[in-house]
Amino acid sequence: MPGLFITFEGPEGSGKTTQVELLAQALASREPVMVREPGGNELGERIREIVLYGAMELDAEAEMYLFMAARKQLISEVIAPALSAGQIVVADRYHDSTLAYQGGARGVPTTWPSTFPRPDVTFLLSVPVEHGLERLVHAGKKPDRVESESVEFHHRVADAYDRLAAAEPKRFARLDATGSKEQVHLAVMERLQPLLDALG
Ligand code: T5A
Repeated sequence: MPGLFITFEGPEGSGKTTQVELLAQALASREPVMVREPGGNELGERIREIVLYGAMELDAEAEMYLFMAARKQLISEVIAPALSAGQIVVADRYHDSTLAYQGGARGVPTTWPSTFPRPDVTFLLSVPVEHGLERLVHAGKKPDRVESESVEFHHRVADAYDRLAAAEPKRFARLDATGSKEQVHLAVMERLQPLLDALG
């Protein structure tokens, strides 16, 4: 697809949302389309309430399908039309989150559906698991259902991300996210510059 599809991934508190916001400012003149998962449209926001804040017990595979259903709707409504129109799309989490959390950490068999566009570049923000969780405590964020999982669970997520990045070194840009917000942003822009130049 034309356009440029950029995704941000990483364990809890790795600074994805912070970097997405800094990137939105840096690319403002190009009017990028910004999305977050789960969410970004009506179905996604409703599913977000169920999977992250619902009180019910969720089967792990059912949870995976809920995340993926939200994603497919977002692809159809927002991501695919924007990319077809040559726009830049920036996603705060995408299908690699399902591969890492539901696949890697929960052990559900996962694949990449052929109807889900592959990102041109995926930034994997890498921080030690405990460091990321501490950032969320300091930020005063009330943990959701997935964030409330054990530290071992979050280590399995981080290990799964490492395996995904190793398997696709061309797509993944693995960044040390323990530096300052500005340092990480500079590294993001450095990696993106050739792609932005190619876009014109
Ligand atoms: N999930 C999601 C799945 O299990 N499967 C899926 O398929 C999908 C899509 C989403 C949850 O759902 C799960 C994963 C998640 O558990 P969410 O509420 O959308 O939850 O939150 P997350 O995406 O996990 O984002 P977080 O809020 O956990 O953290 P971020 O976005 O990584 O971090 P950010 O930018 O909010 O920063 C956190 C704190 O750190 C500070 C910030 O100021 C903030 O206070 N910070 C830094 N401090 C120092 N140095 C830096 N470089 C910093 N960068 C940020």
